[in-house]
Amino acid sequence: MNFPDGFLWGASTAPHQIEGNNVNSDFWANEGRMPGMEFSGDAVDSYHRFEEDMRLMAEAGLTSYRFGIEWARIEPRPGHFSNAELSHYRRMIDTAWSLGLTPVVTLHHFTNPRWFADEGGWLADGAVDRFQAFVEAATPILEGVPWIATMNEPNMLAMMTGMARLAGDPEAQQQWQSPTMDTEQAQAVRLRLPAPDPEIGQRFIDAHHAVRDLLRERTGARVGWTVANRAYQALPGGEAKMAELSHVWEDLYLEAARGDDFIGVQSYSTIRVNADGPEEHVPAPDDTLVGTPYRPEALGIAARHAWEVTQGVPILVTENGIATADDDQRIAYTEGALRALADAIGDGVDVRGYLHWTLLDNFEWGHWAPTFGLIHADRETFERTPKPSLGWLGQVARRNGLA
Ligand code: IFM
Repeated sequence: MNFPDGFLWGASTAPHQIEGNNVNSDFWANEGRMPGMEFSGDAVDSYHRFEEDMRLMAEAGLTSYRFGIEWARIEPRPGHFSNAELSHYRRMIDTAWSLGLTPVVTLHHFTNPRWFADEGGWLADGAVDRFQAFVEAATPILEGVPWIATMNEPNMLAMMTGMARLAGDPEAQQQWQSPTMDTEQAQAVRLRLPAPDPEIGQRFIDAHHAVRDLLRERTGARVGWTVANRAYQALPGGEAKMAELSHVWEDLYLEAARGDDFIGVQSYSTIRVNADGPEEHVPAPDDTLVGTPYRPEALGIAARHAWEVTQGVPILVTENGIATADDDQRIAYTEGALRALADAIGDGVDVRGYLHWTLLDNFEWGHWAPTFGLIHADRETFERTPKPSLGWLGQVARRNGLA
């Protein structure tokens, strides 16, 4: 089962989840304020160890690395841009190239500078201008980067920002729960999440469109954004409800990608929908560490849906993975996901690469327990220990296919 020539094989990360000491960010400022939430602290110190991390990927056989640049580091005060931090991220880009890894760079992955949050965050007047100013300041270091994602999962961010607005509590929006993250009352919580607020979603769409052309012109990159794909499956009688949910949770953001160069598909599990809404999941022994059902077929469903709604925008799988302590389960899941993806490609869906979530066990937005990584990182010594899944994915990459 082979993949198209030039297919990218890699892994994805986000700055706040791996770098450590992201002290000027709003997420850092709010850590520990929520019951049960852990601190990011040093994270896994990838800020200093990025070269080792990239080398492990390259030696395994991977060919691409998606990482983010951190706005809070680059612009610690409004209008003051740090040349040292910009140089740091340029070094990361250069290091990736020197190791044979194609860089895929994300400009915004959930976190904002503290001052931006204090100004009212994404709901403030001028928020889009602030983002555009940051992007303009960053473009010189992004020259030659072939793939740039402006924002990560704007649909989930719109949900969280809307939740905070409803609660009238600006800190509530820091209670980030990823689309895959479920706690003990997991399913109940997940089913109760308010839908993303379309008005806030429009703000993100405006931000994305505001920087798309300037990024293309100044860097030569293919520009897109990444969407948390929910991989809905209609149960008998659930078709209309599914269409309704799909529109507000993901299609608005996929439609906004129609003029883009690629769409980042991010998929983990599926959501089954009956006539009343999402079906409650009965816990099963193979559930993931975030309480979601084990459904590798999600990636194929997500890719087909994104292809259809964007009306044919090329796809880069920018996240797919599983929170598990059992690395055999990770390999089995990834193989299943890749088979479903290959089927979609066989049916004509244009997919350019697969970037696994994630390279390192990391800070899952307030929690350290859900391990999604291909590499274990000791949080005291920062020693890296690749898991068998890294070698396995590297073999798939070298073969450009599944055995
Ligand atoms: O860790 C997150 C990531 O930051 C965004 N997408 C989902 C991942 C797993 O929950």
